Amino acid sequence: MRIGKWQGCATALLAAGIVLAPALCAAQETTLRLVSAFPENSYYVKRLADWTQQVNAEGKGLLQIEFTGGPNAIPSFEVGKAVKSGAVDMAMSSGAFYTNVMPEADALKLTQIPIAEQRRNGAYELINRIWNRKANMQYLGRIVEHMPFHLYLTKKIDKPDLTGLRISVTPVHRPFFQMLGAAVVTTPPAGVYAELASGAVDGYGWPIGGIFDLNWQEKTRSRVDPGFYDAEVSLVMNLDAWRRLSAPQQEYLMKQVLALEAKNDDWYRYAEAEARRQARAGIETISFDPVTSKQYVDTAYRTAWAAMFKASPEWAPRMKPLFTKSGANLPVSSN
Ligand code: 173
Repeated sequence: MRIGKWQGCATALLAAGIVLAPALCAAQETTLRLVSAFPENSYYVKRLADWTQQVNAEGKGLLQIEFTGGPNAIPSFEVGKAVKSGAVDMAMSSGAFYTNVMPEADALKLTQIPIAEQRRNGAYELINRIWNRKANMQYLGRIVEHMPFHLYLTKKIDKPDLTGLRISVTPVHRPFFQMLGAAVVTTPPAGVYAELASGAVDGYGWPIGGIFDLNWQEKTRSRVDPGFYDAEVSLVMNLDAWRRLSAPQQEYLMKQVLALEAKNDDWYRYAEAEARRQARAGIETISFDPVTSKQYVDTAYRTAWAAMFKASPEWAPRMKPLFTKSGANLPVSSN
């Protein structure tokens, strides 16, 4: 965090014999350093760049955001630690990338209600309680949702049995694909293309959108439908940096985060467009019969929640009822 005008203001006030400089210099401008855990050329980063431009244009004299890079600056799986320690002020990341800070980070993929509703039903408050305590982070807002994950393959399968296949994953997909029999390799996005190109893996998990950003379509033959979970990308902030902001700066930042969140319905259209683009690129869809499809999705949720209950017996039981659609036919216990 860089404080801009404060020092000049304080010096002037001190010279005038006024010692209550911080209170009187409330109009200071602060610059927050922001990194992305997703590659620089991804659509997520392009959208983030448009947003920071707007934040900076409207926030002159109050708050500025300086984008300092993607995984080339800080590797995807190190971003959470950098936010926790304050090495950076803010990050755009998926919780899946910072399970090395706390296992609960990966639970946000399991939300079945939109972020707007999470803000009303207590989920957002709970997330912040956990994120504050365990990761020294303020969870600002969710900027990607309404995008299911899928299994993509370099070959075809006719049933949800991945025995003998090696699949590249982040923690998002690990328990589910293992349950289906796969051998999994945990890899950040920047490493997946090389694994596909060398034949080291037979597939990967990713949301419906985004595979073209890193040219994975070149190596992808099929996509398994239906999708499961909900892709989660959020803005998180170092808690100390958050607390150092003045009330007007916090309000301004949250106003901008909420404005970005309010555009999340765009992801429905993006997801549809990306599915069409995949079809045009020759990626075949693999579907199972209705009973098998339902079992596939149920297994995805069941295995992920079971892993979460095991990793976080303290918080998983509190997250699940707030993240899960009321009336959804999901087990309430861990298995
Ligand atoms: O493995 C993934 O698909 C993953 O970690 C992710 C999470 C959110 C958005 C995109 C990818």
